[in-house]
Amino acid sequence: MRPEEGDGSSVAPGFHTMWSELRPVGRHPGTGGYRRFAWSGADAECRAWFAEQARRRGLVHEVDRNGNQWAWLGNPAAGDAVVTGSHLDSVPDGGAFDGPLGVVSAFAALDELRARGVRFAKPLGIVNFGDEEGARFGLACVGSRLSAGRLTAEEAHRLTDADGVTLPRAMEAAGYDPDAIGADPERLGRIGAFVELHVEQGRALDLTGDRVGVASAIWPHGRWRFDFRGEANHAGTTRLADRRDPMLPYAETVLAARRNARLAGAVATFGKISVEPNGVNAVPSLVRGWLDSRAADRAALDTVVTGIEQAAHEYAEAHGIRLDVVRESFTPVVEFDHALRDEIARILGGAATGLRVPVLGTGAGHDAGILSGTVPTAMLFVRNPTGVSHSPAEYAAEDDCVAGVTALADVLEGLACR
Ligand code: HGY
Ligand code: MN
Ligand code: MN
Repeated sequence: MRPEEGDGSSVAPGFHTMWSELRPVGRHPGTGGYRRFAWSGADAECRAWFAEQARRRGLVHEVDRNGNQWAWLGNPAAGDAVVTGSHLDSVPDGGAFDGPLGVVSAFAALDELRARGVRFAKPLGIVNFGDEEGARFGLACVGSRLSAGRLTAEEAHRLTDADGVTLPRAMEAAGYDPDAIGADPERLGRIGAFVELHVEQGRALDLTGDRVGVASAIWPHGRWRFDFRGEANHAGTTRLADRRDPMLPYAETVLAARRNARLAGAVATFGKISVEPNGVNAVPSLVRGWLDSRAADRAALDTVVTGIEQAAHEYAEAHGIRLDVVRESFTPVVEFDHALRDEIARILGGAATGLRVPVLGTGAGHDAGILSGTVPTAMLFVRNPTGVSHSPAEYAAEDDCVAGVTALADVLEGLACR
């Protein structure tokens, strides 16, 4: 049944129930944004919600060595499992859909398949990957990177949040064993296909008028920390000529980042900054700025970031400031599995009608991207009418969400059922 066909009447109630239960968890009353950070209390509530959904459906719930949650129908040891899901954590004051839409839709799609009376020929898994946003420790997709062997336990143990709490201490405080983390090839080896449904973080589907699309690729992207070190001093008594103010080269670098990105057709954002001592009446001693940059290909991204770094060093030198640049996170370009992508487009397009399904690239990173080198992966996008994401204003219409569930159910039926 194609998303345009299904009226979703059997999907909507269950979707709505889950959405209503999850919606208040970690939501800030003042901003309406979500603060579901790795190993926090809100994260624990999200995990409890996931376990409860699995229990209600008679699924086998397990938490792997890296804290990722799995809910199984059938025995995953049989192999060639079809897995769907996403993440439940958020960026600071993020929206309701980025991540949770994929997890809620996964359970709702299973409910729909059971309502259709399908017979599963393969194990079906639903996953919640931990710490996808990297909001607390600065590295994106920690849960899936660890499992895929793209982050070592030693590297993960060095991750520290803004309060100096290390990832191991945070895991322990949440009741998890940080010494168990590491690659999990056996678990990933059981997966024949991973399909992540996600709210679109852009307006491509809104512009084409489609409810659901299929992902083609993820732009290469990364995060770099720029440390501008100057000299603390009195804001009221220090002559301008006598200052070594790190805020100046930082400000010039922000403008250079925008210029370089625009010229390369890329994106660059300084969205996070920390200032020491951070006093209104004090010239800072240290300004730390985090750059997020992404481009359609690696060469363009390297050009943009190299250009920004060179400009930053020139500005720093001109102001007598020391600059250190550290790459904190990097994800190479992801080309999703072509055979799986095309199979999904065929399932959703309806071979009989040849109805096309939009295939679109994205600049947003996802767990599906991290797994793509290890497991055949694909993504479905659900229309986001404004394209806004990583904001409390993020939104998707319920009938588009229901169409997404119907599409996911069609795909899972095509991949996992007789
Ligand atoms: O940053 C990203 O693209 C994703 O939301 N983690
Ligand atoms: Mn996100
Ligand atoms: Mn996401």
